Amino acid sequence: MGAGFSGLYMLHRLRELGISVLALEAAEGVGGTWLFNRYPGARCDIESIEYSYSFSDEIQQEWDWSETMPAQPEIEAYLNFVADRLDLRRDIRFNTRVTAMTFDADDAAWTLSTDTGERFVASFVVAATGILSVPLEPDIPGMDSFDGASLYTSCWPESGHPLAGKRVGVIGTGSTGVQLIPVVAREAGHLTVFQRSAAFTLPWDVRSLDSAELAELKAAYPEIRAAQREHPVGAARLSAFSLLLDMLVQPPIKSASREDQLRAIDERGVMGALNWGDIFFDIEANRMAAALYGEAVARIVKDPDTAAALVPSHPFGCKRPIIDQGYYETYNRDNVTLADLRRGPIREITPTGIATEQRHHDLDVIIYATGFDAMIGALSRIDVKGRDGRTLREVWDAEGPTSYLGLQVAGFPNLFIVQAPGSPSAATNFIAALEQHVEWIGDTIGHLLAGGYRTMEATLDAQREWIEHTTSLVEPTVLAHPSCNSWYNGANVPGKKRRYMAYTAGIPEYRRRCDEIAASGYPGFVLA
Ligand code: N01
Repeated sequence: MGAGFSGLYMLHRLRELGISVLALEAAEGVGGTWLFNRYPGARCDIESIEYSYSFSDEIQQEWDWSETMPAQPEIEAYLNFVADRLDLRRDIRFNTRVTAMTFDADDAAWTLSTDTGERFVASFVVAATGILSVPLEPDIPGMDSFDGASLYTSCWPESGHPLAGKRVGVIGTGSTGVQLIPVVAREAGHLTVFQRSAAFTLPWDVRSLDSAELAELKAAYPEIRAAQREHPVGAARLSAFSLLLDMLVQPPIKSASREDQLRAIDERGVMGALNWGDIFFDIEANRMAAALYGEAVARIVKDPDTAAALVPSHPFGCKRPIIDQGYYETYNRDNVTLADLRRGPIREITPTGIATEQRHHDLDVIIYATGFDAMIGALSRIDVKGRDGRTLREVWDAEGPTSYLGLQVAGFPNLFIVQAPGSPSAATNFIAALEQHVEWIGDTIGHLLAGGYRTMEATLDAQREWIEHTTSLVEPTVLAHPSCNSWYNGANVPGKKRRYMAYTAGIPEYRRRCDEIAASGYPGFVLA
């Protein structure tokens, strides 16, 4: 299921292993999340040279990246190139959404139903349905009453939407909002940003790659990929993640003098404010860094009230680090207003705009950049019935987002999930993480078929132990602090059980564990 980054490689890998495979894709084309999130400014925060498949040297040599960090159109084009290059489309059914799937224990097979009215039977199903593929629509009174245009970043119209001269409101200041806001500000007549939580965001230059540099990079692919493979986050070059890792080896802010702290922001601005070794483990240190961050923001943003409102109140590190191009400078523009929802939340959306507790904002366009039901959203929306007729949604509602190894859920034999809760996924370069998953799943299915096994299923005990382990990894960090609310722990979705959903010991350690499990006969799984 799915023809995004994961599904395309899974299809190719299974084909290479000589296994009969068909991909079902809800959209009209390949790309998954990178197809739908076409909003202005959409861009990856990992370098293109690393945010790309490593499994084929032909593909990495033939494809030319034009920028250090790729923008959405280029990633979409890349995935189309890969689909054509590997002739994948002939085994993909587009415009076909899986709505339900049921496991039949006697036949040891899944029957999948689709919105096209078809049924498919498969011995094994791989869910490559994405970790950030289900948009979270906010539940704000009056949303349907708005007479202007309501746009969602996660399903942006392919032909775009004219914003020139319009009064635009953006709700949401996560990675998406922070990317979108500077771009929209340049086009809109007036932009009002409705901010509930301020973001920690670090400035970053994205530049073109000229042909000489690209040739050099391509020649260095063996070393680049080898370094990536050994790196905990699967990206050894500079990225949003490497900034976090670099901090861990810096001196503590708690023993830094005021002069040291000021020097840090003199030299590196907001980046310097957060560059301390203790802020990931000590909430007090984290708050000191946030205060220093506020001082650095105030040096960029001219209006003191706006600058103060842009200082986050959650711990740094508990949300994904964001990198931006000119985010804070945007608030110095005459046509940009920040509506700080901490001072007065949104009361309702009216036919003519947004009413907060403080005032009414007249708008022509409202853009929702309000995030995703991450990790479990896609499979929770499919009626996935396992061995006992229980659905995955029921399991996750009752037990929280759980799985064994981030690959399988007990009670759901022969269903493999690329990047389930408890996988490195969101805490790493997603592409490096998914390649490992796809390869392990492919090899495992090959092993089952060769050995004449009909089913493979995670045990409840192994699943419990795995989740205890993944949870224990974040316990000593600010990620476990009660003020740390993010999509990583489900806090952004009302009613979702709170649990940090990524495995944080890094991809190499994760790979070692997965390989060891495969080599020793798959303990924690029952092969029958
Ligand atoms: O989503 P988010 P995102 N009223 O959940 C606000 C990846 N990504 O799409 O924090 C008002 O981070 C919400 O406020 P709060 C990346 O992994 C990567 O931005 O809940 N506000 C928050 O500000 C990223 O982490 C890239 O208080 C409301 C925002 O909406 C992940 O996707 C680019 C609200 C949602 O932020 C998700 O990022 C883009 C309401 N009712 C995305 N409901 C790159 O590679 C929600 N909000 C660079």
